[in-house]
Amino acid sequence: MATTLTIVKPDAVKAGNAGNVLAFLEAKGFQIRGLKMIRLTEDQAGAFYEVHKERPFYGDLVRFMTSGPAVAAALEHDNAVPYLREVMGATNSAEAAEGTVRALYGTDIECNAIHGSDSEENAALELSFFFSRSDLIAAR
Ligand code: FUP
Repeated sequence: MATTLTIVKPDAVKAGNAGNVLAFLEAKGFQIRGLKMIRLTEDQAGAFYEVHKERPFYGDLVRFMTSGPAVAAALEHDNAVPYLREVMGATNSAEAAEGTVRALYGTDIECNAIHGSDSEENAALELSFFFSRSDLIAAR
């Protein structure tokens, strides 16, 4: 079993879909091992998306991610990282495949409802951003 990090982003939380997104992920077989309501500061969002620092959308992305509460969750599944990416759908919600989280709950390329780690290495790094080892509860 592997663990990855998801964030239900401010747009989905604001729309009242935090529970729906988590329920959808559970229905897809993910076990929730850690769960936390978060409100990112500018410094935290900036650090989280450091990799995109030079990109033109970085400022807007940080503004969006700090615009309201979000929900961070540690999700366990076989091949959790690539499987969550599949379940999330394409970055641009308008282009995401039917039945993916972004198609169901996102709006566009910025308000896309969900974050998911894009590699094992980043999953470990991003999980440690929000959860200490003792926060993660064995599912079974
Ligand atoms: P993803 O891994 O699918 O979340 O996408 P990226 O890591 O490429 O981008 C991270 C976030 O930056 C996206 F979720 C939304 C935002 N973004 C934009 O706002 N505009 C872009 O052109 C690309 C990404």
